[in-house]
Formats: sequence, structure tokens, C-alpha cells
Amino acid sequence: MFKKLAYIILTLIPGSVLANQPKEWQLGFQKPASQGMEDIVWFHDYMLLPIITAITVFVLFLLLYTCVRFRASKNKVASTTSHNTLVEVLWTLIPCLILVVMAVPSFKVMYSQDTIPKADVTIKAVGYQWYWGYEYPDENIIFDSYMVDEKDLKENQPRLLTVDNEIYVPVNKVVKVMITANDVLHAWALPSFGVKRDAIPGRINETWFKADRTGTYYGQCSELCGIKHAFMPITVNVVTEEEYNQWLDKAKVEFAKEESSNNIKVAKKIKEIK
Ligand SMILES: [Cu+2]
Repeated sequence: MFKKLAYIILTLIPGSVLANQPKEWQLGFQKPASQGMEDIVWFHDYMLLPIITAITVFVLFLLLYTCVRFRASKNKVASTTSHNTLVEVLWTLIPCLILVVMAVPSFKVMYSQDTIPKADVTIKAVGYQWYWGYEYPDENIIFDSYMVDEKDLKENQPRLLTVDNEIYVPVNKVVKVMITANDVLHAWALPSFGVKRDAIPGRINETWFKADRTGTYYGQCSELCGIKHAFMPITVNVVTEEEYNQWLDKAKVEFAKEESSNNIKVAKKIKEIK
């Protein structure tokens, strides 16, 4: 009964509310779709936010208390006290302890982001001014991914986030992303997976995610990279293993590395010249 009701309510809510993309007047994060992002959300909601709120309220209370208690009309002769050992030790020690308490779960999250498990799928993402190039090195697939112009959008395709060639990954599999750039700094970021890494020319950064539900996920370049920085979105389709294999079969033909890879073209040219 409850499940049925929940389903009816869910179908009544417009798609945009449930979609994995930013929405108008959004507060907080996008809905997590990986353990990594769930850890980040937990850390933010149950560690950072309560501590920040408590400190802010406490400082505000101290300020107001001082303003009222020591106002000029009630406190004609000001105190000349300039030191108090106990208070000084406390206001050094307590913040230290708060930082230590925060550091423990923070390091845990950072460590899990940094340790890449054995990858099921490896993707190489290359930032260009202004689009992303993708490569599946194990599958000999290579293609470019450009933003779709507003006038060419189909129904339900979000503005500034839709691309012509999306990446496909299987659900519940470890996806390793190797990130680099070809011209200037870019950053490959996907909020629902809790992933953001700089794309640096001449260097490869690695990150990983394991999407735990299917769907279309949107991200953007997150490092100011020039005039069209805002127009190089990232679209990831998380699909079932079966659908992924179907896509692979299609992509191996459509995006075969031999035809589009510059290196191979150059190698062919050199052979011809010889
Ligand atoms: Cu960029």
C-alpha cells in the first residue's frame, strides 16, 4: 500500500525534480548515486554543518552578550585586563580538538576517494577548448563529446548540459576515469558521483566511481578554461550490463579508434612516405 502510494506520488512529480542535474532554487547537493558521494553528503550534513552552526551561534551569543553586558551606560570605567591564561589555553585547545574530531572522518572519505579499486571499465577523459574527448582504451573506442545547442535540443534534454555523444557505463561497476587536458586546465566534475578532478596538460589524474543506480547524470567542466568554459558539459549514462554491452558493440563500429585517432593516421602517413 505504502509502496503504491509512493509510486503514485513519484509519478506526479515533474521529471526535473528527480533528474540527476541541478534544479532551480536548489539547496544542498544533488542526490548521490555512489557510495563516494553518500560519504561526502554524510560528512557535510552530520559533521561540518552542525559544528559550523554551533560555532556561529556561540560566537554570535558572545558578541551580543558583550554588547549588552559591557555597554557604555552600565560600564563607565573599562577594564584594562589584557591576559587570562585559562581562557587563552581553552581557546587554543578547544578548536584543536574540534579539528581533530573532524579530521578522522574527513581522512576516511579522502582515503576512499584516493584508493582506486580494481577497475571494471576505464575511461580516459581529455579536456579541450571547449569540449571533452573520451577514450575507452580497453575497447579501442574514441570519440568527442560536444554540447548540443539550445535550438537543437529535443524534449526533456536539459539546456547547457546535453551533449551529442554521451559516455556509457554499467551500473554497480567500478569505473576508473583518467583525466588530462590538451590545451589549458579543465576539470572533470560529476556531482552525483562525488567526483571532481583537474585536467592538466601533460599529466594524468585518476579518479573513480561506482554508480549504484541507472540514469542520466550531468556534470560540467569545473575549472575556468576560457570563453566557452560554461559550454563543455559532461553526460554519463549509467545503464545495465546488457545495455552497456549493446552500446559497446555499436560504439566499436561507430567510434573505432583506427579511423579517428590522429596517432594512427600519422603512423599510416609515415608508412606511406617510406
Ligand atoms: Cu574546460
